[in-house]
Amino acid sequence: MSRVSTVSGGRVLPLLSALLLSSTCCGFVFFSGDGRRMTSTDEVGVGTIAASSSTHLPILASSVRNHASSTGQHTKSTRTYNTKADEYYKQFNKLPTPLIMHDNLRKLLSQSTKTNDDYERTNKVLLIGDVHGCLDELKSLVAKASRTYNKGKQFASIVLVGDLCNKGPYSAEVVRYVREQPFWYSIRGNHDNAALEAALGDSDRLAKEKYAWVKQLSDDDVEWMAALPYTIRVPKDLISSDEDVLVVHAGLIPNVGMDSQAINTMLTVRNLTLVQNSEPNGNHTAAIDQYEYYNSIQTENAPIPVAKAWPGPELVIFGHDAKRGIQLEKHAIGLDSGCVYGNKLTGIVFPEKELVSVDAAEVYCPVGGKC
Ligand SMILES: [Mn+2]
Repeated sequence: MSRVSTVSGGRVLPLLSALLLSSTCCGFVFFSGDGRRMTSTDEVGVGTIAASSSTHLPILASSVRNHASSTGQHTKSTRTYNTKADEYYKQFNKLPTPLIMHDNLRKLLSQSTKTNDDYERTNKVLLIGDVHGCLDELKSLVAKASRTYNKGKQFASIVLVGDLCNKGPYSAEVVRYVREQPFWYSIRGNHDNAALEAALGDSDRLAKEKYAWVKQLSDDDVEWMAALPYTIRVPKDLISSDEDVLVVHAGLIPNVGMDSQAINTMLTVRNLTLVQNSEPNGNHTAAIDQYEYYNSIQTENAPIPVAKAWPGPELVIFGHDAKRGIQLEKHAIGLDSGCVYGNKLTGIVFPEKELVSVDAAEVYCPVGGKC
């Protein structure tokens, strides 16, 4: 890819205006206007994605998240490479930014056109860790959680912490399956981001065998991935909880507003470092810890797991850290129990806050393996 990315308001606004006028569909898009190419990293890459929402101009209303099944029509596996995301990638050689960075489960459910007539749901919510293409285990986990905690009924909603794909056996199938289930939603993980980039034409990634599966994605799959938000908030009253739940793939920097959280942090952070502990200034102001993304190359201070640093008030549910596995901190719970590495797929049921897991059927990807 040799195209140089130079996005400026002057170039983008006409495009956006045209899209706004011409499109009645496709709710993602459009960009980080800081002129840097947005890429994603397979693992803990630092600083390759650096954009805050202040650089985005969200425009179109989202209808992609109204799943295909809501119309009774299932996806055709066609790929025209002419979706809005494709057009954006061709023009700017970088990923479009989703219209909605931070979504809300109440809003998502209210927008669903699916009705309860189709099957009986309870008011419980199931959140699920990193699936990485493990479709069989995903189905088994949902069935087990339903049996154990929900009298065999459907959950009001299921939300996944991202990394639906890569490494495992059924990446495209998991993307499609999650997309087509009514009342299921996902946020975006670093692997979803990377796979989307491959699907849009990133030649570096497409040269790798491990991204061959992206050719199975349809236009609808790609549009859905391009619309995945970085966080989904679950309001506390939806789950009879004392605190909102905030679902994010990797983590958040404490004491930084949601609109100021860097994309790279939300997708890849595992450790933070304390850079300042502000002293109370005499008027009873509480000290506020300030953290930065811990970069082992640049930082000599001690790494602090992002889950330990998070002070609330929301309960953060995240994945991305299979090496640490399940993490149970006061205000953060990590769900990546390494299914694709042959361990377990784990979810958490609300309002009980009970963990539920199933064993991986096999080791799909050895730790450290090229998959
Ligand atoms: Mn991840």
